[in-house]
Amino acid sequence: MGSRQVTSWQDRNITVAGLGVSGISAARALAGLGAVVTVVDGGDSEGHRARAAELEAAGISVRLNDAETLPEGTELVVTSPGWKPDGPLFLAAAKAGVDVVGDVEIAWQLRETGAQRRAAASGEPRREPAPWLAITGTNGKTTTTQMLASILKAAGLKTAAVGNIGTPIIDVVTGEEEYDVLAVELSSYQLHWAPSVRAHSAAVLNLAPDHLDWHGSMEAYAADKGRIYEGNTVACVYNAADPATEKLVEEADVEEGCRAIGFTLGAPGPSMLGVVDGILVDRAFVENRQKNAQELAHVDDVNPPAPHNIANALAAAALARAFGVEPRAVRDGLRDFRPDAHRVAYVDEVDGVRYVDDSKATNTHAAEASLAAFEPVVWIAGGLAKGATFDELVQRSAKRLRGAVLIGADRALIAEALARHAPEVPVTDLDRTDTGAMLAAVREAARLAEPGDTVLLAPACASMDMFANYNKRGDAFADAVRELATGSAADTA
Ligand code: UMA
Repeated sequence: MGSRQVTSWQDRNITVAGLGVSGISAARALAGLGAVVTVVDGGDSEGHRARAAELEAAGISVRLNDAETLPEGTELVVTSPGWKPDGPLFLAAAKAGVDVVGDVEIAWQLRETGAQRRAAASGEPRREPAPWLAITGTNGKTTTTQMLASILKAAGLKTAAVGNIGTPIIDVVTGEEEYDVLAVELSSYQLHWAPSVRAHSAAVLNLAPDHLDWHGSMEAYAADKGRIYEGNTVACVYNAADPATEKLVEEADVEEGCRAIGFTLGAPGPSMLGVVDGILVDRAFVENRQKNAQELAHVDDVNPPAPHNIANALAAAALARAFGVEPRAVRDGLRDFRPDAHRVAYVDEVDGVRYVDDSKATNTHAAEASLAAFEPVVWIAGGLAKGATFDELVQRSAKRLRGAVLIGADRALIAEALARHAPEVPVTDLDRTDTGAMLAAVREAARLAEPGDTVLLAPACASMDMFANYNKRGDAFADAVRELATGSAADTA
């Protein structure tokens, strides 16, 4: 993989792999700088063809239904993150001695171009490109990035949440808007293809097996995540409860003076942020940290105040504090933050039972974090397991469970884990995948629940066996809860 800084894009022959969000952004930006761009993509759907037509109108060649052959004369491949690194296109590139990088690498390399452009357009002196505060981790990346952006805004800084979160980072780096700092969510895929990115400060929130089919092994996955710390100048933020994240900091090659900053749900030691008596406190960015701690916010300022989300808030606060943000802005930014739908989202209370939608919990790690926030809980789970096993999740969560309702294609795997490790927990196995299945699941959960309990949709599985995506699954849950509430109101009327 190459990390050579490209000094001029004029007439450079670039192949962009992928006609998705990042590929389109890379193709347009590089063509705009004079490169000769060909986009290749294995797809050939109507959507692909429409997008291809738009790019072709801008003078960019597109090859659909062909993700394997390296176009003649390619000097650099810019890949979209989803492409597996051992694919034929990359083997062909390696054979031809052609570098492969990702769109995040290109964004990093285009920061200076963006700064010069904005200066030329505004007539103002050129400003330094905005530093990056970068976030990765198996779970919580998007929420933490949004929290960070909210804190930075509360501090009066001009910022944007970019990267894996959905806004292509090239667009922002080369765009007209001048930013003070960027909150950058990076996936392990993006980090794999971004060798020269050097963040101001970065956080790895947690590390659990995920995307192993792409990376090949847990070691390779961790190594790609660890790249986020390379060359950090101010702080490498790690999760004290997840030693693998601290190890990545120890292994990173950082700038002189860059500090390792931990976050913990317990009382923090020096150089850490943590929680004391319901208060988020900073013992890292304060005078005399051996003795002093700075109050940042109350746990109730975190929305929702579930343990894993308080950890997210601490990580966001650590990055903001590393950037010099005042404590009050941390509190205000956390208060202003509204989580996306389907992420531990409170839906309603019916007959004294709270219903919570965490449809976004598509793997066991996320579901475990979610279950840890409630007790007693009736757990609705199941879907596509993606090769996961459920023993650990069930073992660690068993004591919280009032009951479980299982749906979806791989529900037997969860049923078996429950039978092994929590045989006393009542389980309803719903043998149906039709559109009414979620309502049946919610009704079953309501039957198992007692007043004061929480019914939690935290499937630990992907949704595509029954729903178009996790949003639709969450919507179906919320609809079912509303139907239950209506029925309940009718019963008591
Ligand atoms: N394609 C091929 N061959 C392949 C793989 C893909 O031809 O082997 C083509 C597809 O037909 C499609 C295009 O490539 O036309 C899609 O490329 P992509 O899957 O890399 O997706 P993008 O649309 O460019 O979106 C990517 C991220 N997607 C992935 O990493 C899979 C988006 O993260 C990100 O928001 C976007 O760039 C902007 O940075 C999504 C994601 O699911 C949310 N991320 C994963 C996660 O969070 O777990 C990593």
